[in-house]
Amino acid sequence: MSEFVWGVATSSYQIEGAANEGGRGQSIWDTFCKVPGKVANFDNGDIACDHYHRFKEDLDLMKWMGVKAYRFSVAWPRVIPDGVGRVNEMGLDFYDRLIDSLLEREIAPWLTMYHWDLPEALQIRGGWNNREVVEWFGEYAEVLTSRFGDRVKNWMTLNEPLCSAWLGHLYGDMAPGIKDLQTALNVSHHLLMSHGLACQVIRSNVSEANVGIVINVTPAVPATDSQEDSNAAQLADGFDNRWFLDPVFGRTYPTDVIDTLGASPEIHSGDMKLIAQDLDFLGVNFYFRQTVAADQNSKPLPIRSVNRENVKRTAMNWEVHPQAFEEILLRISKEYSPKAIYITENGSAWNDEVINGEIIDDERIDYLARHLDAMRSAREQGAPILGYFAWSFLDNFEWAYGYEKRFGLIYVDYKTQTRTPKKSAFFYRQLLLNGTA
Ligand code: IFM
Repeated sequence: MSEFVWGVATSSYQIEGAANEGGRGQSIWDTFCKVPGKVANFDNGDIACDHYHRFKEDLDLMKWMGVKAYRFSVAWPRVIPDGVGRVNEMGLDFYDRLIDSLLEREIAPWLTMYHWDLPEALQIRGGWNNREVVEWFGEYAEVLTSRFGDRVKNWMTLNEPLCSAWLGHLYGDMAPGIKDLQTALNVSHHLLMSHGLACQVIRSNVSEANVGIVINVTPAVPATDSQEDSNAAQLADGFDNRWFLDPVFGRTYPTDVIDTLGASPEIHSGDMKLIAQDLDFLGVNFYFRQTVAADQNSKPLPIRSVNRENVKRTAMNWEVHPQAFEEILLRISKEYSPKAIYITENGSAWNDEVINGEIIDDERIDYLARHLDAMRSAREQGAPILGYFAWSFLDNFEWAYGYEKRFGLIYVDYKTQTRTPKKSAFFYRQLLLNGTA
């Protein structure tokens, strides 16, 4: 069996910067950040961690840390500025340099095709709500696989379709900021279809490809012992987890959710088959568990999140619950039988402070250690977990929270762009030096 993969993860819009350089087109996040009140402190990704210019320094830090794999995403608007049509050579060159520099350092590139930065030019044409997006994404997948497929073997189609669909098109508090149930449902369906088509493109263009999708899972537990709250937790699970897992693994969208919503995506014949591709792995992102209560006044589902008291919470106000991580990994293994699971993201934000040049982030270390224990336990019980990617390598742009929330193992001083490994980076490094899963 091949070695357990230890890595770190980032995404393009959150770290690259150089938003107006190298021929990059605009993305939905460039637009969203300009809307007053949407992003904390009016932050944006124009400069971010300036990774576009500093990637070699960043890769040297990864090498120092001992990671064997780097999960990054390609910015669609950097490669195809208008989303379709003209390809931007300068954009492809950037990722060529990144990939080659990774390989020189013996770090395997793990490429995510889409991590939330849709070209704005496509949003103007309806974005993920326009069924044509499936073809657009297929064209983009062709460009990426034919250029990088000789060196990149690990491919992820989408990151967290839930965030693109529900946060971006139902709740509207993230880009592109739409609040409409039917739009959100169609968006989720088109995202998953795009995943399906991209899998086919990867398989036909990349020899020995390792292909997967990344889904964020959030276990839901009822606030009380009542039957109503138990049903609410079941619905939350359906909407947040099963909605994306079920179709990818060959099932229909969960009927309990559809019946309660009284709405469904517009599904054409053949769509579900396209979504249900044979996958080499499932990428699992895990951060927290949610507590849910019944609430007949809530829409579109009669449920609401409850703040459980006396529990440890991160700076995101997310409950720390490693046992829920272990349980959902076992459940996914049992109910969906993925061939392999990679933990493609796991991590936590805390109010890091630099004191005498050091960042003593013991809470992050504790979170990391306990989640790694949970992962190991799930693995020992048979979950086919083959790798772990810490989120995140660097502090970065945390979407509508701007730069206030820090998830990195490496601290970024955004004024000077100085990188300082936090105590957690030393912890992770030591773990990787020991080399055991
Ligand atoms: O920063 C995000 C990332 O882009 C997707 N997964 C969750 C992270 C923390 O919120």
